[in-house]
Amino acid sequence: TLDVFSKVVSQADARGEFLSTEQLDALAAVVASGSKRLDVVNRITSNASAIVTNAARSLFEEQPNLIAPGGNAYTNRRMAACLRDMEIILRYVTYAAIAGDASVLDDRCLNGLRETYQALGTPGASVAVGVGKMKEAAIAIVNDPNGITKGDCSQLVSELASYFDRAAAAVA
Ligand code: PEB
Repeated sequence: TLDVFSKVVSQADARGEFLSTEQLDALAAVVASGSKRLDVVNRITSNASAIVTNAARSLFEEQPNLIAPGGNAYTNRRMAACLRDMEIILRYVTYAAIAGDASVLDDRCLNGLRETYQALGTPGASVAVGVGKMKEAAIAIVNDPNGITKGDCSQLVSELASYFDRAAAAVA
């Protein structure tokens, strides 16, 4: 798994070239927004359990078949597995956000997940809906103007959104 710096280094090394000015500019932007990135990840991390439970509650309200007899999240054991899965996905999204790169999310979480869900009879499209709900909640928390110095976080927020979208697309 790579962070945004090691990704650029390995790309340049694969071509046997020095880092380009474009690459250095992109990394400079990452460095300049470093405190914002830490705040984004800190806010999501501190609110992780609320993000997971609210998203799951909302998913089950919209798709009550999931928790009815025969549903994939029916019984406490499966409900627990479902909440755990959502928490795992959110955790890897925070890792990708701090790394500035999706590879940790891809390699450690999403790789083979669609096949796992197919084997379990878990509806991936429903997982994707749950991930979308976590995305909305996480973005709202990140954009909450209370208790933080005001600034433009739109770039980081769209990067964050892309990690949730990537997770949803991997299972839908
Ligand atoms: C992926 N999820 C489940 C299992 C695995 C994963 C490997 C099988 C083993 C187990 O039950 O623990 N594990 C999970 C993950 C990683 C990992 C993401 C990444 C590193 O290691 N059921 C629903 C909802 C959805 C859901 C749509 C949103 O109806 C999830 C939550 N996942 C769900 C359920 C099970 C499961 C397992 C219910 C249990 C299914 C079963 O045992 O029948």
